[in-house]
Amino acid sequence: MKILLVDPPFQKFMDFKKYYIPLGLLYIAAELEKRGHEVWVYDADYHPKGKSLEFLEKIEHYPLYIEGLTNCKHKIWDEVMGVFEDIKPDIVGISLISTKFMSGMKIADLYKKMGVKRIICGGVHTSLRPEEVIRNSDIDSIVIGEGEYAFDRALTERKVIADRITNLDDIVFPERDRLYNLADYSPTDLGMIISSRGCPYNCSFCCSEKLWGRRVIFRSIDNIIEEIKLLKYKYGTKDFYFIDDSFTCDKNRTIRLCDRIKELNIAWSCLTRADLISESIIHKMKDSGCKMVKMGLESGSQKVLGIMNKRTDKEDVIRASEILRNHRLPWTAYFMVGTPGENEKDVEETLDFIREVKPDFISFAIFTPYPGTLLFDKLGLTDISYHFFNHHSGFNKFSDVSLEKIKEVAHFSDKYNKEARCN
Ligand code: B12
Ligand code: SF4
Repeated sequence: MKILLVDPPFQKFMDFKKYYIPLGLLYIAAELEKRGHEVWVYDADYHPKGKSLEFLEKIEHYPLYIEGLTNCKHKIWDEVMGVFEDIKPDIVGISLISTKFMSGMKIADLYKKMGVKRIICGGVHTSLRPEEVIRNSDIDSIVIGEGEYAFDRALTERKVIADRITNLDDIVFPERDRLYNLADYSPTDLGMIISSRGCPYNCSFCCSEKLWGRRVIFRSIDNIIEEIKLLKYKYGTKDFYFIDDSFTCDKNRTIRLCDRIKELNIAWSCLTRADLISESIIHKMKDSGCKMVKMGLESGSQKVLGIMNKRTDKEDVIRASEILRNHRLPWTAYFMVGTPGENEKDVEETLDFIREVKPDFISFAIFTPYPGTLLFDKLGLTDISYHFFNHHSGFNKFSDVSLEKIKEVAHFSDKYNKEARCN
């Protein structure tokens, strides 16, 4: 059967460059291909010529997304329909995260009108809000959980609940060759890898616990090294990015992995937490080619960190920043603004904290209580207006922090990063 798997557009409406490949869909594509299907993965959000938007621009460009959603003549929908015409799939699979829910439903509407036989939805949002997805008459079936083995079942069943995959080495490597417009991707774009699934923590703004039950399943080190070697050989990738929720959560494994990565002579970056950073681990990471560490610091106010159930304190961050600086390992810090319970004094504390710990780059998002999170449940949200419900959206308001203050933060952040680039 001919299957088209789609990652719906979101940032592209705002002319925002996206660097990430839809890894989940590429995993599914590899399994489906093994079973004899002809598969294409279309990342409708990929925009290599887009701009790297600054925080203020993100807020200001947000209405472009809302406009795009309601404008059937938008060039992005033309492109979406053009890909359908080109491939003429029998089955379409749509990946949904909450930010892309509206956009995904629009694709389902367009493709159903173009005559596709079956539309299957999966992804994080489908797993967390299955009823909200399946009640749409364009959707024929849904998969809750990981799609590699479950997609096939969704060809005949309406609602599939996937068993958790316990041996990740058993699944085929994500098939990047199945990307529609593969030629547009750089070797670095293709170097995104996930070496584990799940996270042992339960921050109140994150849905990881609901998705994975705080159980982390790791791939074997041999299996990860094999994928890196394959990407190096096949696409010439020299720069890799581990997108694990918390890459260094098992210290011994990280050290063993670094020892093996070192032999490959590559550069790499990862996501981690401040409390998982130590002298020994950073020494190993740097020595094996790590060139950037990204951390969700979220806030510089201990009170807000408590609300977030972050389980790190400012002292952890100060200590981690010193270790990173001593090892000359650049780092990026992610923050949020507008968390319930946060006020403008807390925001000022965050900005002071940034000046104190001096990350190399910073990134801010506007707090959004995504489904599946403790804060979503606490706020008791029922009827969500997904058009406005978004980490770019200045329409979000869940705290005493005003939009003016958020824009002030945006100015600070953009100026900070500009100065960082000049230094
Ligand atoms: C890499 C990543 C990103 C990348 C890009 C991801 C991409 N491909 O576009 C970047 C940095 C851009 C990003 C940004 C954001 N992200 Co993000 N991201 C991730 C991360 C860490 C990994 C995604 C991944 O590849 N996972 C690995 C694969 C194997 O899993 P998967 O994608 O879920 O796919 C599996 C299943 O879901 C299912 N499946 C998926 N699609 C389909 C489709 C069909 C038809 C079927 C049957 C099955 C199926 O099968 C797949 C294989 O098992 C996840 C966390 C995580 N560990 O998953 C968060 C996550 C997806 N992100 C999240 C969020 C909130 C965001 C942001 C809003 C964060 C922010 N505040 O800025 C933005 C929004 C970006 C946007 N464009 O809308 C949330 C989503 C929450 C939600 N309710 O939707 C997650 C789950 C993190 C979390 N725990 O809270 N993200
Ligand atoms: S925010 Fe990061 S550390 Fe916290 S639960 Fe989510 S993935 Fe884990």
